[in-house]
Amino acid sequence: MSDLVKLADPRSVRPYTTEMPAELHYYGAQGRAQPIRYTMCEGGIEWDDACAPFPAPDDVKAKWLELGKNTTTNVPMLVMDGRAYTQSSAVLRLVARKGGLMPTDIGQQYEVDNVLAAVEDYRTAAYRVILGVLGGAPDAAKIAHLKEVVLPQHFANLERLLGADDYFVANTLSVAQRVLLRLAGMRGVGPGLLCTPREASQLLRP
Ligand SMILES: N[C@@H](CCC(=O)N[C@@H](CS)C(=O)NCC(=O)O)C(=O)O
Repeated sequence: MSDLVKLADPRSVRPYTTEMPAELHYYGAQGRAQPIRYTMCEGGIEWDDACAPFPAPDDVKAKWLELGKNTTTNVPMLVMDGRAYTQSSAVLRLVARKGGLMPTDIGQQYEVDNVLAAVEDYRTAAYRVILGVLGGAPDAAKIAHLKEVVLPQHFANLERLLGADDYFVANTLSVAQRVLLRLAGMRGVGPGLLCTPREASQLLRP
């Protein structure tokens, strides 16, 4: 059977509808995309990963620019319901709202934002070290400092925010919890996740 005939078979062609799964453009990596993946998984939003090699080839970059329009960075980028969404922290909040993981009370929204910002602070500090590990040039002194000094400082904040509760905000599952999950999988500082985001979302449910 020729490719043409196969493509003409309606069972093999998915027509474009707004119910098509979303598409997440990124590398074959966790990075800034992973909290978005965890949140979509928890919120019941279906998506396909469109993973590019790193560094992205020119044609892929051109496609990202065409879709996302940013002259700076476009990925992680979520294409959903015919629209392209960029800037990972905005995308994260978008899927959290869509998936029912963002509280409606503005005080609780602040608490979510506060946790997300605290996690981002740690991520920024950790990435300075992790990028060296990923680039094949681990710095033992920096790794030790990260584990022994930086990590406990930042995690003390997160523990304070959690208090005696199981969940950060209103003792209910929210996007804040999914973002923390990302920390559990950070290479070089945590145990690393030995499963897919979908499985992790189930396994690491607090
Ligand atoms: N502020 C942006 C930063 C995005 C960013 O730096 N993306 C990195 C990967 S984590 C990249 O390689 N982007 C390449 C591109 O978008 O062309 C965000 O949070 O989405």
